[in-house]
Order: sequence, then structure tokens, then C-alpha cells
Amino acid sequence: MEHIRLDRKGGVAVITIDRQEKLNALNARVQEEITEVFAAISPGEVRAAVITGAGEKAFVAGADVGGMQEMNPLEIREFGRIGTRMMEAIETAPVPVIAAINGYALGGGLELALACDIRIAAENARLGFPEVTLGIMPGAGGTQRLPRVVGSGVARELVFTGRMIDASEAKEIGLVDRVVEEGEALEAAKELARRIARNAPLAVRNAKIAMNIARNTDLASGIEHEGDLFALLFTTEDAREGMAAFSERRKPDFRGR
Ligand code: CO8
Repeated sequence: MEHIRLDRKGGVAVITIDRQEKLNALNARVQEEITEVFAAISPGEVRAAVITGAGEKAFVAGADVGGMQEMNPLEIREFGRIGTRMMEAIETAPVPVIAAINGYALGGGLELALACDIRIAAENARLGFPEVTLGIMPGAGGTQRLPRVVGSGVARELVFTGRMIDASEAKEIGLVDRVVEEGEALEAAKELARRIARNAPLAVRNAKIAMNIARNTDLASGIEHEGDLFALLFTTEDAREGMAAFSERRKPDFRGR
């Protein structure tokens, strides 16, 4: 891997995008490496993941503008597909993914954060979709995921103006879930990941699948899927262990089976 660092401790994987000289901007290589890392996550070993940007200045400052300038429309279409594959790899990862937004999260960088399950931002984070100021528009899910997270009007305002917002405004509109002091986003995300990692992995995984389904379907179908995923957990050792531990007033020992 050229631009991605993967550290694993206990059940928590930390994925760091490291292209600091370009504020961690996403070229095709970075995106393919991120896709690869998420595709290789084995839920037996990893129970939660954190993704962040190297350095204190940027999470990801967007797609690589210099690289995009050189591309013809067919190449840019393929570039967009590479981006979409990365977003899907994160969104459908078999474990929760937490974005630790440690600075700029712009354009494709904010699209990446939106594909994560939970977003924690440092006070110095700046978020936005500046694409229209460059004569382009979000191209890897931004116009689809942003309205689902913050609502249609706020999403339109942000995309149409290209305005950058700070972490506290992002919290106010529900774009980030928590704001922490500058320099603390990664640690806060790891702490949350460790807490998730203590729970039964298959239960967490099925709950993630159910909530992903909720975004893409009607209520009745979603509830039907939820019922199936819920019942399926009763075939697992962890469900037996978790409920037995409760009855026996001891801590459960979850194995992910
Ligand atoms: N692409 C390429 N290089 C970048 C990018 C970027 N998005 N952002 C920063 N850099 C580079 C700068 O060119 C500079 O490099 P160099 O030193 O070689 O000139 C270096 O990073 C440091 O940046 P600055 O000197 O500009 O730092 P400042 O502190 O002055 O400014 C900003 C920081 C405000 C973040 C500024 O760098 C900026 O505005 N960056 C561009 C932000 C942007 O427009 N992002 C959106 C890009 S378009 C997009 O994301 C479309 C997504 C489409 C989907 C694709 C799939 C993911």
C-alpha cells in the first residue's frame, strides 16, 4: 500500500489515509487501496474500524483536482466508478466504520465520511462540497447521501453554495455525530470502536445491515428484513452466551459465532 496505513489492535482496525503533501486528496490509487483494505476486513478478527487522515490539517481535502484536470469524460466516469466502489466497500463493510474527521473534509472527502456509519469531528474540522465553485458537482454519492443525512433543504444549500461549515454547525445539522477538541478525533473514534468491539459481532453486523436497508426501502419491507435478521441471531452461539451471561449475572464472552 502506498497511501494507506492499517493498524490493528484488539478488534479495532485504524485505517489512515496518508498523502499529507496533498492534504490526503483522493487519486485513483488511494481509493483503490481503501477499497482493498475494506474488502479484506475479516469480521472474525476486526469488530470495528476507524478511518482518518494523516496529520492534523486534513481528513481528506477532496478528490485530486490536479489529476481530474487531466482526464477526459470517459476517464472521469471511470474515476467516479472507482470512488463509488470505495464508498460501497465502506458502507457495506461487515463492521461499523467511524470517520475521525481531523481537519478538512471536502468534496470526495466528505462523501467518504458520509459513507461511514458514524462521524466524529475535531473542533478545527471544516466540511463542505466546494465542487460547484470548480465548475463540477459531487460525483461519488454526495448528492444522494447528504440529503439522507441532513435533509433536502440543508443539503441543497450546502451543495449549491459550496460553503464550508465548521464542526459545530456540522453537529447542529446532524452531519457529524460528535465534536471533540482539536487533536482528539482519532482517540474518541478509537474509544467508541473499542466499546462497539466488546459487543457480539454478528449482532452488531446484522444491526448495521438492517439500518442500511432502512435507508433504501419502505418501512414495511425494512421491518420484515429486520425480523429476519433478528431471528437469524438466535442461531448463533453468541446469542445463547449473551442471554445466559445475563441470567447468570456474569460478563459475556463473545466469539463471533
Ligand atoms: N486535490 C489536489 N491537491 C490538493 C487538494 C485536492 N483536492 N486539496 C489540497 N491540495 C494540495 C494543494 O494543491 C497543495 O499542494 P502544493 O503544495 O503541491 O501546491 C497542498 O495540498 C496544500 O494545500 P493548500 O496550500 O491549498 O493549503 P491551504 O491551507 O492554503 O488550503 C484548502 C486548504 C482550503 C483545503 C485548499 O487546499 C483547498 O481548497 N483544496 C481543494 C478543496 C476542494 O475543492 N475539494 C473538492 C475537490 S472536487 C471533488 O472532491 C469531487 C469529488 C468527485 C468524486 C470523486 C471520487 C471520490
